[in-house]
Amino acid sequence: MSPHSPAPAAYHTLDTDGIRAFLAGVPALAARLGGPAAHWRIREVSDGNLNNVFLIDGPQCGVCFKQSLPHVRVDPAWKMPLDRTFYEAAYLREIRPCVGALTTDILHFDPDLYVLVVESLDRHVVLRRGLMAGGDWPDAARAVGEFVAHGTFRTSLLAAPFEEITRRLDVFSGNRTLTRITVDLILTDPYRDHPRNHWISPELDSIAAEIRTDPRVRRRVGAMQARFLTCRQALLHGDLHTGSIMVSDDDTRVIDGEFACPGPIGFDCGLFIGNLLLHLFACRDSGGQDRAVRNIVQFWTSFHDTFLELWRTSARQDGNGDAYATTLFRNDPSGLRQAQADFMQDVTTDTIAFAAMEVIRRLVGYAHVPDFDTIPDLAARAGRQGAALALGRDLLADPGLVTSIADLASLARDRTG
Ligand code: SR1
Ligand code: MG
Repeated sequence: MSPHSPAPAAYHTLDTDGIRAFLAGVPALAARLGGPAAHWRIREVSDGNLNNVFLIDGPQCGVCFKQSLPHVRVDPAWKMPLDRTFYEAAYLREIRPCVGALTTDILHFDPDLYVLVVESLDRHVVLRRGLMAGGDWPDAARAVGEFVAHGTFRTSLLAAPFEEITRRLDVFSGNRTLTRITVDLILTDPYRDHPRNHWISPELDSIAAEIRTDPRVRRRVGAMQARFLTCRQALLHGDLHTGSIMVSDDDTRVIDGEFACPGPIGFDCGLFIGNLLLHLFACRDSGGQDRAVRNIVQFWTSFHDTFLELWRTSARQDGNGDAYATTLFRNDPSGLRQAQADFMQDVTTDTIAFAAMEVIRRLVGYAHVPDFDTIPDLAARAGRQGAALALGRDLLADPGLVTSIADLASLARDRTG
């Protein structure tokens, strides 16, 4: 299975009339929506940087329509191959059996138009926007932790023989277009002069320069670049920020898996925690800060405990993963416990570093987050962002500064002042 390359001649970007005709031409989708196509309500809800997204409501049901564009949606001059919806569809097919209803159901993929249709989540809100509005979803962070634990454990060599695992990871190694974006925007640009970088200037000029020139940061960033590109621990979501999560009162879904790639498990954990840290620094009320800290700890506890429970269950049932093979530890339960603790500590170390890099890139790189827009005063906003950047710098410069997620959350809380 691989995407077309280059773009198929049949590709064109669909407008609302085109979307209506497209959906009417797929019997299963037309039946799901119900009624005559002319009665369907079509709304554009594009919110991310890359794709067109529409919600379509029929008399019976709704669907969500997503189409790759031949460029970055928010920057038409930045040309880009179309294959990202192919990888998002492939990710959903792989991950849905592992995580169930913690993500969306895939309804249709069109390989010529790079159209992906998934179930509509129209009673949900984007977690980032909800948090910015002061909302609280007490179960969301736990659910995201379960999503990461199930998705990464089951696609790792702990769960199945290497033939099965590497066959899957090899498909996603082909997601070079979006992996290049990650390598550039998260792992490289903030640590060099680049025209894509921007920040509140002149207020943040000095901390941005410190991040670019500190030799300890440079060494750590180099090591994390290598870690991201060489540690094929599991199939990652690859862009697990708070804008990739939809929540309702009783439901949490992880969406937008177009950046899926093989990589270190701490990358997904780090991106999610990095975005919760950004939200924490953007919160000025202590209630919001408490909730942000609680979300960080709940996410990590849920991820950590679920991942270990999956591993223990697999070992008890003579699981057939080729790494930390059951046969190796059959008569050495304490050795297995120590190996598991070492493994989780490595994931923790990766998580802290990638969280720091996510905080930094969202404040001085290309793609900023809107969380700080809730602070109208520019000097106050710059002050909060400067504190977050200083934390990111310190975490990278000194790997011993914190070694647990609980300590990371409480250090961040202390530094919000
Ligand atoms: C050009 S894409 C910029 C960012 O948006 C996506 O959501 C990813 O986070 C990417 O880094
Ligand atoms: Mg996205």
